[in-house]
Amino acid sequence: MRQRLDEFLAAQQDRGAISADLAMVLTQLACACARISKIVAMGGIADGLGSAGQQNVQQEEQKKLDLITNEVLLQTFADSPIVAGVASEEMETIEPSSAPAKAKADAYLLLFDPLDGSSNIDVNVSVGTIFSVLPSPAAGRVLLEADFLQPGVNQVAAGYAVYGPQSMLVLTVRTGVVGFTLNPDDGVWLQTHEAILIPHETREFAINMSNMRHWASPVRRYIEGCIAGKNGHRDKDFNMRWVASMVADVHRVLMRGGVFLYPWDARDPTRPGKLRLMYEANPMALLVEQAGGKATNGRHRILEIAPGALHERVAVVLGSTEEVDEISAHHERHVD
Ligand code: AHM
Ligand code: MG
Repeated sequence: MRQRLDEFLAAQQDRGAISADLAMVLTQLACACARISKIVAMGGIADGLGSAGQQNVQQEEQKKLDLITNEVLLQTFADSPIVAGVASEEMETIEPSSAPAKAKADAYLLLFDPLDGSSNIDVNVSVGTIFSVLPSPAAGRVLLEADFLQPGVNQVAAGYAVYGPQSMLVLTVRTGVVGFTLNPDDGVWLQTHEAILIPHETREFAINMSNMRHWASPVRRYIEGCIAGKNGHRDKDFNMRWVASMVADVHRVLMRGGVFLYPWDARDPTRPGKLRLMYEANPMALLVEQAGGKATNGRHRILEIAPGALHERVAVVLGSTEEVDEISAHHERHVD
């Protein structure tokens, strides 16, 4: 018999790895992701595809499903006594819980990207929900946006749901990485993957090659080495994959190894990267590290970056240790 998600969480609680409150938060999150999976699967039948005709705070087009899935998560935690507040890619600022402040001692903060990769939704390619859980430092007082600006090392749990051929929930409570598959018949998450580990070495990279002319030289030289394969100094041939949904690309890295890059590029030199630190890079970095891989911005460990803003962006290099180290070495050698 496969273990259900609630049984896994109860076992973690018995071991003292997580609190009863954190188990409850993760159970509610998993329920919300199961609901989102159903909504995503309905696609055009429920008139869910296409643009919502508006932009988010980051001037990106919002899809109808970006807004619908954000609402599902907001509703789930709106009056939670154990989640002091939430933050989302789709909202300019934080949304505190309506539960009384005194009920929120030892509460958690939740950050999410409700539908990552949503530009893929209209062409029926995998999308997902990414989440990060932080401790709330705001017991007994009004919650501030600044309370969310904690480095990723503070995360008590992180994960994502990927809505693909199967819907899967991949989770860490800092005791390794486990995976659950949604049974669409009854909406129950069943454990299908134990102790997910990223192989140390890989021959597969993921990057949006169309931006090559805009990259800085460390990334360009690294990718040139991969493409040169056996004819170059790497002495091995590489394969390339790019889904353009971070959840799907990182899921592949967790399942079979690889390296994923979304580097700084010169299209907008003031932006450190495209992906968001707090609800994309940090949760993925914790998962990758817990699975034995590495996650950096090319130079520094992502989890140690002190955030300055809720929607801050960051360059991302994550996956198999040997390749992440190789990319770091390129950054040390080439400064231009
Ligand atoms: P989103 O959160 O608005 O969906 O954007 C993030 C996505 C990532 O999932 C993916 O890695 C990247 O944007 C794809 O970018 P590109 O369009 O350059 O391929
Ligand atoms: Mg995203």
